[in-house]
Amino acid sequence: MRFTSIAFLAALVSAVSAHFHLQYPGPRGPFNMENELTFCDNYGQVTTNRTVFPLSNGYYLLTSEHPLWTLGVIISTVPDPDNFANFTDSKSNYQMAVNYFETSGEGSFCAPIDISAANIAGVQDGSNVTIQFIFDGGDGELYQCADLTLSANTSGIPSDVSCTNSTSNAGVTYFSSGVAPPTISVTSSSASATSTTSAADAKAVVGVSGILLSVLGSLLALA
Ligand SMILES: [Cu+2]
Repeated sequence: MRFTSIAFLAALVSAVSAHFHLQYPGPRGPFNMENELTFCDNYGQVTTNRTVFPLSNGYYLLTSEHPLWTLGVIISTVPDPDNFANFTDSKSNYQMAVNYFETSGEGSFCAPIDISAANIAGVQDGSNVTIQFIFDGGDGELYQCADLTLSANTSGIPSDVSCTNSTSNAGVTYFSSGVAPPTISVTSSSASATSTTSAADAKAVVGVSGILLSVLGSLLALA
């Protein structure tokens, strides 16, 4: 009985911590679950540990902890991008390195990314760019960033990175280019970046944590 309860509790905990983790290219800093609702997982400053990344024919790897999710990747050519406007073009449209798509499945997800094919102004061999992954698995939009130096002399993914897809991943459905992507409501700098959506989700997470604590309390009382 007690083991069953502990297993149940562990399942609850993993459900509460469900988000996504960018594995490759490496994100700006260690994964911080609470901060993932804010710009670049709240790593507002550019890093010096840029990944030399293929200008064409690259791959990215992430792990999803949500069963059904939407992903898009935006790109900035600003040397030190610290807000969402830095990822837009002269017409204030987001510069998409990967158009929004929906797929399902928890676990690893590895897919091709061809940055040069996006035809973004200023993107060429040797460019320093930042890409930001925007993931929505139903508990708010989540953000992680990677600082890159693009190279025409490399392709694929490093041999020490396992580019695998979990078997539960179903097909990928890209949204047609005419369809508006999920709303990105955060426009301020990372220091003060919050949106009404994010704030609401943060409260929801706190609420679930509260429920968890009371469940834990009940279990301890039973023990
Ligand atoms: Cu989540």
